[in-house]
Amino acid sequence: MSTKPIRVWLAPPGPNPWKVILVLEELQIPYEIVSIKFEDIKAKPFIDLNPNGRVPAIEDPNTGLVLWETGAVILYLVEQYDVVKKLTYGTVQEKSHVQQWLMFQISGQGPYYGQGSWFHVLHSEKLPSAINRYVEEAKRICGVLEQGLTDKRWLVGDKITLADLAFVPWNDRLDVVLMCPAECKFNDFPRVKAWHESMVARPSWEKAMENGMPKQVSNMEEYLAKIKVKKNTRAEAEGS
Ligand SMILES: N[C@@H](CCC(=O)N[C@@H](CS)C(=O)NCC(=O)O)C(=O)O
Repeated sequence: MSTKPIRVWLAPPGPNPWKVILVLEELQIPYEIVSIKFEDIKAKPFIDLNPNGRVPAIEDPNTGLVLWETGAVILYLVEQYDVVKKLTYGTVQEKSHVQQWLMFQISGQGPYYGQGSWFHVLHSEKLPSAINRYVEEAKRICGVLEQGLTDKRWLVGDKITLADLAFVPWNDRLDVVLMCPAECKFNDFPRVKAWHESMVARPSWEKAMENGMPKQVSNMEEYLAKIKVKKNTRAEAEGS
């Protein structure tokens, strides 16, 4: 029986949904995107799927499951569709390590980088102490990853897993959090740099950018340039 496409709700260009697209692409699971505007995230119909009003959420017509929270979603996709265990392991020890790194991504990297971007880009006041806290936390998290990649190409065992993929979207935005040029973001973390670059070179990342970005935008640089133009145009129109 053929697999019906999984519906992925996202709001470009938020990075969390890209984690789900990466896993869907790596496992070659058919999917379709429902793209909503950021201002509609806390409104119906989306909150009927996810009362937390955050993207992504998925609807799987093959099983009837509605699911939100990226960690739960990618674990589900692997459990349900990754029969050959391409992105995980069958052994308890290795599977637990995959889960450990995934939890670290969800509770560490995601929130700290997210708050860093918030205080740096979106918050109405510039609060140096808050900005500094998240810059330092982001560096600390990269340090943990650098350590975790000692003598290893992947976080767990000898192959890429869902744990490695989960870190890609936010690491791609590390320069925004650290407020540095994109080419310098991994300067103190050579193993993280090599690991990240090997993953963004995969076709799955290209697809995540193609499907998870606003139309006519294919990468973060283009998106930031577009936002900047928009901001400047608005400022000019408002005479500031
Ligand atoms: N822990 C959630 C985080 C999801 C999340 O924060 N998504 C962002 C977009 S990348 C969002 O929906 N933000 C909307 C908001 O903060 O109101 C997950 O892993 O799914």
